[in-house]
Amino acid sequence: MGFHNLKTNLEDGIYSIVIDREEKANALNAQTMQDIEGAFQEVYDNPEIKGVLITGAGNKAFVAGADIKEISEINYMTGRKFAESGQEIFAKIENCPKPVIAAINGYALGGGCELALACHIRVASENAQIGLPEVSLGLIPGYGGTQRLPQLIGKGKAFEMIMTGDPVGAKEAQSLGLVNHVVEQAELIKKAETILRRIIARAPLAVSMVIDCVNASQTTDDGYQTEANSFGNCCKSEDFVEGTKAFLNKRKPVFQGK
Ligand code: CO8
Repeated sequence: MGFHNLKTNLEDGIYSIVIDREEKANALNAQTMQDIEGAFQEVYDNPEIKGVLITGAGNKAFVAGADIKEISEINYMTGRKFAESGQEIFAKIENCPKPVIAAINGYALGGGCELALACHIRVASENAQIGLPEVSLGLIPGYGGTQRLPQLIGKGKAFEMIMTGDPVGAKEAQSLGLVNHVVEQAELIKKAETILRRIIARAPLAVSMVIDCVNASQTTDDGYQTEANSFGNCCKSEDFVEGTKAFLNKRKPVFQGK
């Protein structure tokens, strides 16, 4: 199956998905989100696929977020809908009955961090920078970050990361439990594959039930709806217009709080 902004490959049961928009730091535009959904449909449908490894093209970024140029044009209604549909796609990753590992090879910001959070396991290279900088754009995370980050690292540190918008480096991410392992960039894919191979050697039905059970321990359906509604509300603020304009014009934003 061919995709516009993904490279995929299936070898020995491991399906590798590479987000491939290197010139835009692998930012998630609508096409890329559609591709990711299609790729995961393939994961669900193809019995040859035993596990998934997802990474970004190049050695600078995993994914630097949702495409800011595209989202600068959304409003309350479309913003909420975009958030809901992205949440649905990432839920498909989280609930995938086969193990999914993110190999974070650089910036994992905003929607990129949220993509990694939706995967079952995260491994990072030493240059990784992971964060949710949406408040710098007059926004909040909209693809599940406000739910999955506190689940993973606890409320206090999640509040700090989401409210400051500051990313953490790979070592700090590891100490927070945000990533399981940190390795040199040249070793990243090998490390992720080694873990995935150990998992896919186990009983597939049992592994899929582990995924169901661990996910069931963290259900927060209302939280996701609150996130999508609040994301939509941000999209009708003047701060959002200013924040995204400032990024696209490569200047610092001046927020008014309205
Ligand atoms: N969207 C669009 N373009 C991007 C993005 C992005 N998120 N990130 C980088 N790019 C582009 C840059 O504009 C630049 O393009 P060009 O060469 O045409 O000017 C190119 O990628 C390379 O980037 P830089 O020149 O900025 O490279 P640097 O090494 O200087 O910096 C960074 C790399 C630190 C990653 C920097 O690009 C950056 O800060 N990017 C933005 C990060 C960010 O704010 N991400 C959050 C986005 S909002 C979000 O993810 C919301 C998710 C929820 C959405 C819910 C519904 C829509």
